[in-house]
Amino acid sequence: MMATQPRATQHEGLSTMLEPVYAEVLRRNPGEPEFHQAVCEVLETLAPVLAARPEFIDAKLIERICEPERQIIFRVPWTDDSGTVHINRGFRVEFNSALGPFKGGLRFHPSVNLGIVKFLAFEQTFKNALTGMNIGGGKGGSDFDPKGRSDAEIMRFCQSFMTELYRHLGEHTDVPAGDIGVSSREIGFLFGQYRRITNRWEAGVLTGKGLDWGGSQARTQATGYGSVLFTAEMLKASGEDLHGQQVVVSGSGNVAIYSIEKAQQLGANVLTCSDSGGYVVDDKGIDIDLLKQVKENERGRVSDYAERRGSSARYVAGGSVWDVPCDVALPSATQNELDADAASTLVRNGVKAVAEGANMPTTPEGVRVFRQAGVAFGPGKAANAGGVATSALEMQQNAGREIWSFEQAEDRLAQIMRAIHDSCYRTAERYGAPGDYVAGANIAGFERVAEAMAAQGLI
Ligand code: NDP
Ligand code: 2IT
Repeated sequence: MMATQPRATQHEGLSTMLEPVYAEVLRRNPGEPEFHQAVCEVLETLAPVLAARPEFIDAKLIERICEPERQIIFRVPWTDDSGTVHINRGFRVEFNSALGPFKGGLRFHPSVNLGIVKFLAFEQTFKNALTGMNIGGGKGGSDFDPKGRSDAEIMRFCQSFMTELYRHLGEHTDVPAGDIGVSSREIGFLFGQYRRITNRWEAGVLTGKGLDWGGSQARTQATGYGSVLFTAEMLKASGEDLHGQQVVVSGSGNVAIYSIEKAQQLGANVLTCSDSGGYVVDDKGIDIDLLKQVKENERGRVSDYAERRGSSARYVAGGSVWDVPCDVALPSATQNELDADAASTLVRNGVKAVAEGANMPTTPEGVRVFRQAGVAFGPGKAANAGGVATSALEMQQNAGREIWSFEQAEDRLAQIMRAIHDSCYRTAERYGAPGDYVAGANIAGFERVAEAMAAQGLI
């Protein structure tokens, strides 16, 4: 499964008032198609809220919200196990701190560049607002490729990365977590280096920590579990549930694995998982224990899963996981992995609900296909907000020096996902777009950030 190359974003849905704002974003951020796409998708839905709140226009709230507060780019030198020197580039985009300290993950992947980090930080701002918690939006990462690297190489890279980044962090300033290529192993190395440089055991400076040293129960599970809980809420709104539904999941990382686990717990049959090499269809349903063994313990590929699983599973090299007929689709790998053709195939095959476990996995044209076909579509900033919400719960536990049980953390996650769903649902209705979770999420997130920015003056 390959991510589709981003194209220049069409913007037939932009109101005349917002055209010049978007034109300025394009002018100021050349060569950053993912950022353009993310901005365009939000601006397209904001006309009704601006009509109701003209003071936001006078305060240039939209222009301010599209400009990051701060962007940090730095050199990350490290040596591999043979002593060869490598230079990578590190990024942290601190997008908006009106609602709380900058909060958002770190991505280690060769495709990372400033535009990708900026799109993720922009999305994160609205997502974090939707959680109702006090977290601002940020994102970071590096074009470092962790694939095939030893633990010692990963450690040296993380130490070098943190040696620059630490000066920009702090529990009240900026609090990173994981994303693609960054899991608890990397968070451990990053935390160790932060502690060593600052001489502070400052738990609240990173989330996704190990359970013995300040991590929260259920953070590992939270994004995937949350995305399935959001899907269940969308289905409930149309009188259905997940029981007996055929589910197709893309990806086989943190988000995909725990989406599969929660969907199975709720009685669904999960048929697929994938990686950048191809996908697996398992007629008996994915064996979650085997998948965890291959991916989490052995850092293997989904082709290894298919080989070990026996006759029920087959591996399809390349190809599109979206060709597999299903009731529910959960894109949980990366941006722009589900385009208009894939969306049309899913619609033809009778898909009822799509929830984005990944950030912006559906292209704008794909989203249009789902909306026109009346498919319940949960955008990433709502559907995958359970991860960052549980990060905020981790910060809360760290601040109070508390340790919650798994059940406590999972209960809170479930409440938060219900509240996010209801807020998107009600906001969409309030602005005359019932059932449109894209509009609901964008407007509800925007309103909260904009109110806070307006109240805090021109900063
Ligand atoms: P992981 O690194 O654990 O897994 C990523 C998965 O996506 C792998 O299966 C990987 O395959 C696949 N993938 C990554 N990049 C590409 C690409 N360019 N083309 C095709 N496949 C790709 O990451 P996560 O599960 O944490 O993240 C998945 C998505 O969820 C991302 O969009 C992330 O931003 C989003 N997200 C993550 C959260 C979290 O808490 N971790 C929270 C909210 C959203 P391969 O191994 O072959 O590269
Ligand atoms: O995209 C995301 O929301 C994340 N990668 C999680 C961010 C966080 O701070 O937990």
